[in-house]
Amino acid sequence: MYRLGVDIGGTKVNVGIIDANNQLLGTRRRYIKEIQDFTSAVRELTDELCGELGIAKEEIVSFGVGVPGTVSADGRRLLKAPNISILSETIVEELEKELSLPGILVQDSRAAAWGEYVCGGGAGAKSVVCITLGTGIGTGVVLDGKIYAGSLGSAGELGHIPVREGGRACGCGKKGCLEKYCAGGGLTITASELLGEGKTAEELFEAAKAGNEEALEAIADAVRLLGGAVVSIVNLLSPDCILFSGGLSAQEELYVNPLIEYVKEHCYTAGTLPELKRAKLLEYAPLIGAALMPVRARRTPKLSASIMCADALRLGQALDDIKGAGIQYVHCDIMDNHFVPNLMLPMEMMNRLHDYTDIPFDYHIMAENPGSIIEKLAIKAGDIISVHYESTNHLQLALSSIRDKGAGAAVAINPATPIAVLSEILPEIDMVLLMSVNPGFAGQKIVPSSFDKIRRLRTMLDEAGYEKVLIEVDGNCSFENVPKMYAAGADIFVVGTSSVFKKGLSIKEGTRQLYHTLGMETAGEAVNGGRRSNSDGCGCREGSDR
Ligand code: S6P
Ligand code: MG
Repeated sequence: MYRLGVDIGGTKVNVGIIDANNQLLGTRRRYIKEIQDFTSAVRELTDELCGELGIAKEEIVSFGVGVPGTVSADGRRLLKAPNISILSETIVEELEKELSLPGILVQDSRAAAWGEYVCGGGAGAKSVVCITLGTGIGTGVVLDGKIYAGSLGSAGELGHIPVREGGRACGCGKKGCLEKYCAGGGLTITASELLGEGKTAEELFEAAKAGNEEALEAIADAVRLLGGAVVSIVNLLSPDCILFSGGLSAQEELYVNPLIEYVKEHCYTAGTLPELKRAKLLEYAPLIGAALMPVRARRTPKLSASIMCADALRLGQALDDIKGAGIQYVHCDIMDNHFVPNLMLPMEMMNRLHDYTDIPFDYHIMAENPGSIIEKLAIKAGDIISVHYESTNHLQLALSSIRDKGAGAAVAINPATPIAVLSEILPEIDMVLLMSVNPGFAGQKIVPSSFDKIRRLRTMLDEAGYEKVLIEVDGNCSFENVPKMYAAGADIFVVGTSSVFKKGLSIKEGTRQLYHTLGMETAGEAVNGGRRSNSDGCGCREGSDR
């Protein structure tokens, strides 16, 4: 198992492959000015590297891209990268198609901090701040094992702390920013002011080493300014590890060591100081960190056609049309007029319909005493049965009777039911059915908090190690809502009067339009360009490893 890392710098693109022990096996690079098409350049570099290392491309499971820019919170979109024009906002999607792999985008300083946290100088620490001292200053923060981006997305802009009122103009549009005095670019300005036009930061250090008093004082001043900012980090976040990376971090004697001393002397301490040292992965940190970012497998979205929304006089025809349109499930609502104020299809009728077609059935039981319903359902391979959490005191019993019948076991929850109620039964389920309307009727408006609830549920499942548990959404799965639900992390969409059974549309046309909103030409086509994730399909007993 290998992972691919892509590090995009101001002038070049570096591609590297990491093995299962987090070892960087090799890298290939290309100058940006030589690149016509970015996605094919990354594919070519990956192919070359695989050939060189004797790795089959199919053994690579995911990729991560580190960029010097602002990335959306979900790692899917590039919001701003002022210095690199060849990148589009949808670069991850394009690369996913080109490489047939799931991927993620991450700001390069955060990628560097993540790499150092997982397998570099910060390995073993709980919270790591990695400060890259290059032309500017990039800072990545990992707090309690998670990259911290901040609510506004711009956590870690240490280089843009104002330190000189009305001082040197900065690329951010402000004046007097820290990096204009303490990073490579800033010290180059200092060098030209002190030593003459065209002098560099490196020459400033050489002059200081040779005993030039002004150069020594200028560097000591930069250390004090940067030291003050690092003390603020320590006092604010109390991390157990602070790392220094980037070209300037190689200046140990005159820069990094005095900086560490300054911080130790000035920071607030309750007894224990953070570990302060040079980073370990150095220039490969962003590439390694990007490769090691957790990537959620892109799942193939599936549709479940709600049979209660079909023409009751033509149910057989509806089943034929559902199959012909390439819909994966038939959603069968069972209601008892107690748990929900409506009555819907009896089990005998469901079984008759089920006999007629070979499409798996997705039963949604909205009734008290679900056990007596489950026992009457005729089950075939691939079927799913959902029981409402709110409908029974014996949920675990109902779920185990579903599993005994060989169907996928699912729990349905109403809009007002918190996802936390699922925590105890996660090992027992293959799917969660999230009601995005109050159950009982078709044709309702979505409860707006549903999108966030899907997102929170996906995170809860993934973090608890239940990545394979699917999320189905039921209620107002419209052309507008389905792409948002999919982006939030849902897998299966119950389609009714809002889309596939919309008045004036045929089932086939409604389905085509819905797949189109998901960027798919045909049913079942994987969104990431062909590779099916291993979580594909509902994990009914067959093939399930839980
Ligand atoms: C309603 C039921 C649903 C509906 C479906 C209708 O409680 O569980 O399965 O059939 O939600 O979809 P739409 O598009 O009319 O909201
Ligand atoms: Mg339903």
